Amino acid sequence: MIKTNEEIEKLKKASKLADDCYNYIVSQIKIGMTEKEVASLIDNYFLDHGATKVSFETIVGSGPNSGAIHSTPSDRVINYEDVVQLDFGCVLDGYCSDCSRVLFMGRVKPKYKEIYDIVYEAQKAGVENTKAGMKACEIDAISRDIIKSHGYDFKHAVGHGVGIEVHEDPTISPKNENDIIENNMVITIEPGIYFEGEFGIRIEDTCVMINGKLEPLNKTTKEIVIINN
Ligand SMILES: [Mn+2]
Repeated sequence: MIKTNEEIEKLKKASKLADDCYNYIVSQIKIGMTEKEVASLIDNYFLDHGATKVSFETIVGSGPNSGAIHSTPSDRVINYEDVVQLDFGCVLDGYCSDCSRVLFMGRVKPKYKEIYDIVYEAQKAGVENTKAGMKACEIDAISRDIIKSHGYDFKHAVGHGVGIEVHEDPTISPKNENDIIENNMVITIEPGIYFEGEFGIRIEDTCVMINGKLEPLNKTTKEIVIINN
């Protein structure tokens, strides 16, 4: 679970490519595109910029499809006022990236903003309050307790290790009382809130534990992004 400095450098580069891909998508995504078209833009960007493959099947979930934790890109056309959930990553030089961001098409409905703000608060607290020496279950609780305090919860772990595989130990879940997070471990923090058949929001960074603190390898904004392309 502990990475060498050389491995961390490779993970940083894979995350940087995911950030670049995200910025490209922000510039390209338009109302009228299908989820599959956006997923192809993501996958091709990675392959055209040195990645050997995507690290998992790219998720582009628009409108009600964002309400599933893991949706498969479909022929659904992206509409005005849609939430678009992106979850994407690549394999670069043998190491994986994994990042989730949400885009809002044209306008943010008040309900979406309310939920986004809760998930953002939970994700940010998860990154800022995780310290070396904590148990995985304690880290899970930081984000989850904030979401619970607003009356919601979610059915997946807050995070997982990332390295040669996109999902590695430790799992950052309520059940994992054994694994302690130490310096040079790389984990994701990815809380979400989902309303099945309506919409969902998840925000995820891959982060490295350095000098006792979690530092996100993904640097793109987690503020609300409204697309007006
Ligand atoms: Mn993940």
